[in-house]
Amino acid sequence: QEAHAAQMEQTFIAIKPDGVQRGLISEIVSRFERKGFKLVAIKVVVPSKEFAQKHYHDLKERPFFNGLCDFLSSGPVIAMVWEGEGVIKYGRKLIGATDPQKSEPGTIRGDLAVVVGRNIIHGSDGPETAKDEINLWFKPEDLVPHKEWDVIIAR
Ligand code: FUP
Repeated sequence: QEAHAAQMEQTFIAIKPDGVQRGLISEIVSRFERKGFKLVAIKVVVPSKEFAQKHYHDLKERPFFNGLCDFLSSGPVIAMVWEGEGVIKYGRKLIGATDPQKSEPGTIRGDLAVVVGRNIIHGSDGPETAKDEINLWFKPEDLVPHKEWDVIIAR
C-alpha cells in the first residue's frame, strides 16, 4: 500500500555501444528485472554526436569529453527508463564504480568491463539528472504506467 501511495521513482539507464556489440543486453536487463525494478520504456537508438554532447553536457570541460561523445554515437545504444523504490541510487549500485578496475565483483561493470572508456552502461547519478536524462531521451507518452497495468492483470 505504502509503495503505491508514494510517487514512484524513475531513472535513465543506457547500454552503451560496447555493451550492445558484446551481446550484453539481456544480461544487463536481467539484473535490473530480477532485482524487482520495472522497465517502463526501452528503445534502440544510434545517437548523433550532438545528442551525445547534450547527454554528457556536464562533462564538456573534461579532456575525455570528445572521445566519450564519439564513442556514445558510434553505434546502437539501448535507452531505458527503470522504475522502483530507490531505483536511482540502487541502479548505480548495480552498475558499480565508473572505473571497472574499481568496481566490485557482482556489479555490472565489475563483472563485465575492464576499462573506463568502455564501461558498457550509463545510469543517472541523482534525481535531477534522472529527470533531465529521461526528458532528453524519451517523450512522456513513451513511458508505460506499470502500476495501472499491474492492477488490471491481477484483477
Ligand atoms: P558515470 O556516472 O559512472 O558514468 O561516470 P561519469 O559521469 O563521471 O563519466 C561518464 C563517462 O565518461 C564514463 F562512463 C566513462 C567516461 N570517463 C572516461 O572516459 N574517463 C574518465 O576518467 C572518467 C569518465
